[in-house]
Amino acid sequence: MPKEPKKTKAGSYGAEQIMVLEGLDPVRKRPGMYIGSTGPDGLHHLIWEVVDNSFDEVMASHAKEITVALNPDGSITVKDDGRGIPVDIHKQFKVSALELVMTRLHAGGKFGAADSGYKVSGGLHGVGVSVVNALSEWLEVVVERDGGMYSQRYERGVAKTKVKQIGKSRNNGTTITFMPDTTVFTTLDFEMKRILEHLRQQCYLTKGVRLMVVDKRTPPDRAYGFYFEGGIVSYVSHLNHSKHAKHETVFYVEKAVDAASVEVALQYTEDYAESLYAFTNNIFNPEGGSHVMGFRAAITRVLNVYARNKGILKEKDDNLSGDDVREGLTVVISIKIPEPQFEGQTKAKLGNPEVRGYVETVVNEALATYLEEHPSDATAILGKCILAQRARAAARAARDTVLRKGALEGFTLPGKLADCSTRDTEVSEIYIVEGDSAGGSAKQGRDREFQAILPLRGKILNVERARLDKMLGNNEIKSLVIAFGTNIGEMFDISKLRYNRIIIMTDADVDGAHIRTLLLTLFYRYFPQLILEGHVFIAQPPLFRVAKGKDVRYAFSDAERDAIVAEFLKMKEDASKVKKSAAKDEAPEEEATETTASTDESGGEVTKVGGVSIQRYKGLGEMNPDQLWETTMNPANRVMKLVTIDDAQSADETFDILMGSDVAPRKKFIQTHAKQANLDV
Ligand code: 0RA
Repeated sequence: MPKEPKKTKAGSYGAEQIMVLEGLDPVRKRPGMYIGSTGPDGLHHLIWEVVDNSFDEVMASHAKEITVALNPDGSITVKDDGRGIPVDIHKQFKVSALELVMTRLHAGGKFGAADSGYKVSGGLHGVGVSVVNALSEWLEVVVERDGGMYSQRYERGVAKTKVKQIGKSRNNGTTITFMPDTTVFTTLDFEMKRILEHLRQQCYLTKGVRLMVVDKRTPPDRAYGFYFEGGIVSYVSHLNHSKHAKHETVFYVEKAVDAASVEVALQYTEDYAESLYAFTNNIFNPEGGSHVMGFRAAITRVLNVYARNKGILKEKDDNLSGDDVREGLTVVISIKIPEPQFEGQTKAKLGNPEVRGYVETVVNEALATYLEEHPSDATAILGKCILAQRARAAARAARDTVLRKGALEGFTLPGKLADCSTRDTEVSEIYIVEGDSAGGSAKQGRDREFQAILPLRGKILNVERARLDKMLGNNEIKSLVIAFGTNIGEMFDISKLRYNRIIIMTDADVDGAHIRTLLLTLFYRYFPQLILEGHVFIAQPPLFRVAKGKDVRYAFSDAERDAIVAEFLKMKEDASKVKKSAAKDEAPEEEATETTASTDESGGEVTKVGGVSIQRYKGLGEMNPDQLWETTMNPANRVMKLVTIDDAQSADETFDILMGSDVAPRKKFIQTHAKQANLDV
């Protein structure tokens, strides 16, 4: 039974308010339950968990600055200037509150206690910093509070020292340094790009926070700072920076309703697609939920009322539809509520029904005022919506013929699709392959019982800048939609999906990366459900074939290639040693140890190092059908990457910059990311 300490009188926060539930054994037994995984996602989650607590201090107006450092020894330091974790002795447990917070699951004043000073906090979703402690080889915390500086050290969640005063301090704050436990995580590689992306987003959501990230792993140190005075207004501007805005002033509202706070920022662009980012307590909700429903209802209503009042819509005109007011809209919705309930596959859809009304009311009122106060912005926005309405009506006829009158329906599967034999959609798979030559290898290499191959010729359309009717005029896209069987747009029906797995298989070069990006963007925009329900994968073909005689291995990275080559060379050395000791007087065979490069029959580049041949695959076409099957398509051997909505979304953002209509940001992006550009998914 969880023990609950006695309630204290109202007033200052004391150790007594901390509820103690249980120790950390469950965390070490089943880390995945607490941080999702023990791979890269889980590893990075450790940082998010600690930083969330610091953000809570900022949101409660107790802190202004956060610093995250990646240290040379592989540990991470997170420092904030908040109140500092309380260090006083807990009356019931006779240990420091700090030790309870760090060594007990759910210990802390943030869970449900209305009088704890944490009415609304991002950390509500967090599992607590004790989880990070449990999964760290060691962790050291320094608290500055009440004039003193205190510290404690733990190993794998167990206190190794008492809470000691180590000095005096006139500041307040918490500094946590932790070393992730090698025996728990499959990788200890922190990725700067991922850290910066996540923290940048969190900073947009927490107006006024100053956050520094310092990479001290290899000299010289590199520091990155985020400070967004405008909060989500800055976020909207950032999202639109490579697009053309339709109007100048970003709409913004922030309002408290009951125990909730609602914040919305939006701006229209000349694009066709909508970019909507919804958050609850700073958690991204890719599937939307009640806040998004409230927002959509409000914006549709307000724009229609305004258009009628100003005579922009005449009596005979139809109302603007939800789709009409979404075209080209960039919007960030951020709400904070005490007890969020999430639903859906990824637990990323907000459930709380009361929130719909909160958001609807706030946006109704504030957007109507904005339109009155910013008449030129209002004219531009309504102009865009009316245009969308007309274009949509005109397109409808064209689309109807494509969508409804058969072209997409049913029996006319594309000629280039090599379908599988089975009709069991639980096991069937479709490989989307770049080009006819790779398509040929894949067709010959596949297991035709359950694997279908669809080769794409040439580039698919940039869906970002085309309406549905134009998209469906594109043969590659039409083939995809027909092959999937799901239809698209309003007619989309996931129950008609003809394959359980949709696997994107492209070359490991820039063109391949581009096609992959285009496909991910298409999926993200038009088939998000396929991603959310885990149907979309990226094949991982090997980059190298390393062979010594009949012993053939495949490598998926440079490091793996080097390891295999080293192993082969060592084996050879060992073999020749054995030979030498068996027949001492026999002269050892002469072996060529110099490196030679040549080109093999299929055009691939082959390098030879001391009898080991290394073939670099530049394209799938260079692999013969057997090799492709063995390495990339055989379910027994292959490794595939499951596409998450985050992957698809960031593909889309990268894509925006690469393909956007502005040349300047595009140039900048390509220059700064030239090295990664070909590997980014
Ligand atoms: C429990 C209670 C209080 C603050 C914190 C924890 C706290 C935790 C972390 C983790 C990183 N930085 C942090 N800052 C604060 C409330 C303290 C009070 O009322 O004085």
